[in-house]
Amino acid sequence: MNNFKLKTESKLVKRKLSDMSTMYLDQKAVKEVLTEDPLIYEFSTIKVPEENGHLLHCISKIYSGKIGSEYFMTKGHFHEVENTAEIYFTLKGNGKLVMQANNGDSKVINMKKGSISYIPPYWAHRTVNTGNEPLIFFCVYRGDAGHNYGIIEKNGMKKLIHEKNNKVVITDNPKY
Ligand code: S6P
Ligand code: ZN
Repeated sequence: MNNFKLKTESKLVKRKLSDMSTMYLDQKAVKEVLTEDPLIYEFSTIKVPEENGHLLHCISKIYSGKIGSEYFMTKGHFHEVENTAEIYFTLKGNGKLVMQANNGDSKVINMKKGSISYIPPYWAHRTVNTGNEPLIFFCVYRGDAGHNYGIIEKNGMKKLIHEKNNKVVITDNPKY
């Protein structure tokens, strides 16, 4: 039944370092930077019913910066409805999409202006800004997907994205 009222009510979520302080590896650096508590990223969504058939969509903006040698990033999540796929379209900046399957496989994909990234069902995903300007992307996924931060919130993701000698490097998370 078509009972959706076409209106553009939006929601903006901001995440500061204090919202995700345990997720960075270098806890000494976290402690130092927490005195400023920088805004790491924000995302805005147009409110649609969180039901199958609707498409949730957002614009995410990750600021440029590092905590120790680790680049600013999103928390990362699985979806509650695990067989949810998602598409990202990068509008600005450079970064990495870090993905991790529930069988332990992991994959890191480049993001740059104009790139379309496909997140298959069952894969957790986190975005990392490796550039000097904000990384901005559009996302779209099924309305009833939900978010599951649980495992990622506890251990982070298997692959971490750092700067070393002015280069972007991918390292293994010692918590795995
Ligand atoms: C939603 C989609 C993005 C992220 C956003 C923030 O499924 O993947 O909108 O929510 O980039 O990331 P996170 O991990 O804090 O939800
Ligand atoms: Zn998602």
